[in-house]
Amino acid sequence: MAELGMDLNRFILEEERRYPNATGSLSLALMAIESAAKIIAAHVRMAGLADILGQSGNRNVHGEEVQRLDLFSNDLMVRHLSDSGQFFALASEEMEEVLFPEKGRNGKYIIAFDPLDGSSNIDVNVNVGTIFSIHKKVKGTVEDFLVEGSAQIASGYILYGTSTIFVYTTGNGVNGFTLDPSVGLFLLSHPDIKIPKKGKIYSINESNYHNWDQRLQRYVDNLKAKGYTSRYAGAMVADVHRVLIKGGVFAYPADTKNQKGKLRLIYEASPMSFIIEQAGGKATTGNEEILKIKPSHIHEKTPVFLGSRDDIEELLLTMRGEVT
Ligand code: AHM
Ligand code: MG
Repeated sequence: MAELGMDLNRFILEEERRYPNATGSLSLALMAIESAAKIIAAHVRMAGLADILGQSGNRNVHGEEVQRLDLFSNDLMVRHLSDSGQFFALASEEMEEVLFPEKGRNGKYIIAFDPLDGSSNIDVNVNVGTIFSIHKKVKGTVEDFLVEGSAQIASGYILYGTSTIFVYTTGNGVNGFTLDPSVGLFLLSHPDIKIPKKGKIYSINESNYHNWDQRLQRYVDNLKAKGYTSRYAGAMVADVHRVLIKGGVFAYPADTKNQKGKLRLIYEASPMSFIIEQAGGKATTGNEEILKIKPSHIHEKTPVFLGSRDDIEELLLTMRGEVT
């Protein structure tokens, strides 16, 4: 196991050495995300200084146009990832269409990302995060994004919380790196993360209870009867990170108003499911494994249940009507 405190760049390079045929392209791709994340983290820290909170089109004290932090983060990710030359195509929650950057025409990878998830939290000084999912470029068309999540080469998230943490997987387990702001380095703080087999927390927007399927209502009623506690930040990165570390279940289910829930498959559900499964947990729509879904468009939504193995198995039994 890598030593605590190891710098993320060194960790990425050491992982690459395990593959004699690696060209270094994935390392450069991950480092581009890392440097964008550091800049976003610095801006998130400044967000309380009102000008950046302005609506798009507002001007700051220097008379410059200010962007909302989510749009700023998107532009920054696009610039950094494009300039790295490693990505043939980019898909973002903030962009209607896939972007094929000029500098990425020799890129071996494609990336889907949510530049600043949970952005309604910004104005109230609560956690937000960035999520990313990397696949191989195959055809060089939009179709490269419309594949099963199990084909991901890497996925991860950055949580801008009480500290900033970068959590990622390349399919060899999950590692977390905390930003040391005094030196500007992400240092290994959570090596080889394993999600507890069972938890005591459920994280779901319970205000939708009356619009849920009866079986889901029963599942949540049973959790409460068993003494589970409720935690919900309303930012997927924060809520999933808590479940990853402490165990339990995070859910954004379908309901009568939103037949496919709210979360997007390729840049929210799928990368988070890859992390959770690599840490020993499970991720499902309630009917099928999230990592087996083949999306038909880039902004497709999916119901999400993910977390500790035992808790998700209990959910599946309840959804099949085998628990009363
Ligand atoms: P966003 O991508 O527009 O920020 O929305 C996604 C967020 C997730 O982070 C979070 O899990 C969910 O929306 C919360 O939704 P709700 O307010 O309906 O509970
Ligand atoms: Mg989002």
